[in-house]
Amino acid sequence: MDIREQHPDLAEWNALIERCLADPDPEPITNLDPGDERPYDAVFVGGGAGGRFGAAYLRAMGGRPLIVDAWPFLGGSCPHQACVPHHLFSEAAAELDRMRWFSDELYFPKFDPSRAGIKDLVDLFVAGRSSAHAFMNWQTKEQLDVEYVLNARASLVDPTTVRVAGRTFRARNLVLGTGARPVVPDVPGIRRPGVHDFISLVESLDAEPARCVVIGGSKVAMEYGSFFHATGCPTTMVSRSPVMRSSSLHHVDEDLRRYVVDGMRRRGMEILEGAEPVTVEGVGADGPVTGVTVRLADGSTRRLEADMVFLGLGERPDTTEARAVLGIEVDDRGRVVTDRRMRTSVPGVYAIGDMIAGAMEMWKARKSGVTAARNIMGEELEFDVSEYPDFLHTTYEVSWVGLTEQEARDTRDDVVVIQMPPYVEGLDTEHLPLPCAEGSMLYAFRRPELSGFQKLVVDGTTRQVLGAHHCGYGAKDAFQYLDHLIHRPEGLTIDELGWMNELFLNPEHFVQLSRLRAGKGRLTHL
Ligand code: KPC
Repeated sequence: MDIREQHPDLAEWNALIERCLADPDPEPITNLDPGDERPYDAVFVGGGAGGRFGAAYLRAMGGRPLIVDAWPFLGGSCPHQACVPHHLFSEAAAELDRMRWFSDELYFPKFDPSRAGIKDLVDLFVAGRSSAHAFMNWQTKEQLDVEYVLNARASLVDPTTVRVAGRTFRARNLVLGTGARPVVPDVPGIRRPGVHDFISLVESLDAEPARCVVIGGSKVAMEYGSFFHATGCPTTMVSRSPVMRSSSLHHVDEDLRRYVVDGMRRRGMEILEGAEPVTVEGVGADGPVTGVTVRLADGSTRRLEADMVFLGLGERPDTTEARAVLGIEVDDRGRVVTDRRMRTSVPGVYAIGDMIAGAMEMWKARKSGVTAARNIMGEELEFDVSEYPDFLHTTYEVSWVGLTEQEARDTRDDVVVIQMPPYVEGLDTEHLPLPCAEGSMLYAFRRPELSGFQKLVVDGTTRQVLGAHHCGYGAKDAFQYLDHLIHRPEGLTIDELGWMNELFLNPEHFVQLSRLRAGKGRLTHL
């Protein structure tokens, strides 16, 4: 279907995408500019966040990109199966948590667990997800002026050629950005019905689970496990490493970690650390899941009842074709090796997004796509994926950036901590209604121990802010800017932070707390 001269509105795009998703033998959607006779500067294989942003940037610089994607929409897994449903579920988890804590108090109705379900939220998401897809297609065509072929899988031919929808496209460069898939552990019974990852959860959950075992201690494991539990599905996490201590997370402060993990346990989640699955049991040889046997940290085994098992063990890219056709180099974790300009081992071929090393996060996907585009267009731009702010959800929003207190102590003589609630030996902070701000005011007055945790790590000699750590609500935005400020060459001092204009009550109290301490020539803890 050639839509170049058509200009579908959002509803028309939505209907077309829904039709394509429902049709097992669908037709390609082509948006090619016959009037542009220039060769393509790059074919972006994969139109997810990395490919879409890379292609848009390349086009904005005057180049000619082409995106090809097997799905009938742009934007990739984020709006279809990953980030967007995760955020919907995590928002629901936070609201359900509040409704449970305040059940039948103040203006809250008595909590009715029969009205909270995983499947309802999954269905809500699936029914609405095509509207984001429609917008991505519309924006990319009408506003960003990027050519694309959708709903057709590309085959790699050589470093400058792909075949898609029966046509051959040549370009000066290829940019590989086809994402990653969840890791499936080699455990007997792992393919039984009822074993889900974040993809199959939204694609095929067909009944409300009553008891869940989450395998893994990743962000995804914590986030989905917290959501399942908040809906009323009792959930046990089985994690080999301590939760929030997996290799995919960096700069996790131990006090923050303890507040977050204790908070999950306080809400009734069972968290088994140092444990691993032995078998997934079910009805007959390959029928639905009924439980998981796990080996615990002490070497004993235990059977956990479950009708849903959720896998949260991270993701790996599928590089089979890139290795076979292009001979591309991958690392020991199966990810495409690139330099800081996103160039792979094959000249002219770039890789971006979840295919390469680093966090499986949006900032890396989009910025790596843009980095590839700018290099293709002649810049010599490097992008270091190793240092970044991070966040996750439980029933809270947890954000952090820079050094942990321990990392700071390991490298500096004079480390000052500004924390809320403050740590003072013997002080009864359990009932201190701080921190409090948007999202935690009711907790502060009714359940102060649930109102959050925050810590600022400062170098007492240079007065530089080294790290910030937060559990609560609404602080993620601030961490984007804190990341920029503290990682500037000149950094950010406690004096500068304390002189900013706070929009009171701000979710992290770092500005006001810094101002309370900044007058001191010799800084001390607060
Ligand atoms: C809300 C939203 O932006 C989710 S979809 C993002 C896809 S893309 O803009 O291509 O990164």
